[in-house]
Amino acid sequence: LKRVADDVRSIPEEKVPWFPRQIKDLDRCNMLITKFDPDMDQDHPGYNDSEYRKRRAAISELAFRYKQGEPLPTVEYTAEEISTCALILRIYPSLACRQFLDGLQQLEKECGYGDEQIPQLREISAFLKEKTGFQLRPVAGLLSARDFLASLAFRVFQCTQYIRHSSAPMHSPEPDCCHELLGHIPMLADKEFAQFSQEIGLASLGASDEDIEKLSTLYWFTVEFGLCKQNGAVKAYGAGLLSSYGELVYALSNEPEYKPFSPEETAVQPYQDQTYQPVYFVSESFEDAKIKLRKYSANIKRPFAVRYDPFTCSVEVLDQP
Ligand code: NLE
Ligand code: FE2
Repeated sequence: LKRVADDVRSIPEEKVPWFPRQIKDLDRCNMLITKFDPDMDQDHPGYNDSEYRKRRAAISELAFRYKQGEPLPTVEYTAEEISTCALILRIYPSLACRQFLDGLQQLEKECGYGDEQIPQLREISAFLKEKTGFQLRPVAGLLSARDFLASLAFRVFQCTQYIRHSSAPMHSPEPDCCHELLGHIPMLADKEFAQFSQEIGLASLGASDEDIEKLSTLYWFTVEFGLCKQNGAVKAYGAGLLSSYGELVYALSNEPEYKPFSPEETAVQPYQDQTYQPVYFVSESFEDAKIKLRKYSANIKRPFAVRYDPFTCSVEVLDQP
């Protein structure tokens, strides 16, 4: 591999979508998908609740104003928000994979996460930084797949800070802080999972729209809704399942269809983002899913290669040999 000049001029520009090269470029990775926004979506449980919408707008404002490197904003959670979050924390430990349970235990112990407290993003970010080098940045809602995946390349996780509406704690179609805390953060505290998340991110940089769609579908059926076998039983490792006690129980009942995880097939499976999934992909083990997905992402074709430089927190673009 040969280092090319700092700008990407040698890559035919119209063919390669813009992507962040330095961690501060993540300030530009802020394209929100508003289809589940409480101000736009009439089916959102908060649509008719003007207090809730005001609260959401105030918390969103913090994310909109945030610039990379600034201290993470603080939100003082209300008693209602804390109890909504606590309700979800009562997950069924027997349904989650071992790696998740380990991470959750550390998060509870080291950040004081529990029935009475929602830790601040600042504490969680410091916690992750120490475990795996991941850090958080606040985001105002559901991000475009391209921007979300690009952040992972820098070991940055775009994290929502608002809490779901108290009338619908069982399931939310959009991410919220309960989903991040109870789904993603425990997994990101695992070294191997963190490495694997960054690799997906690196594979997404400058990828075609078609590849981004496939990659985000794979992400959906693994990181968000994945199931795996562990000691002969099927367990959940997907964040979207672990933060939704409605869907978690459903996914592990005999109602939905199960298919064996295989990246080529999974990448083109239509998915459901309004309610529970009709189909879940089960891998032989959590490690197996990781290895297969990693292999798939590494094979995505681009006219260049990328390498992350942890000293400068930047992405180097290399000519393909
Ligand atoms: N359905 C999940 C939950 O209720 O926590 C959120 C999924 C976000 C992709
Ligand atoms: Fe998520």
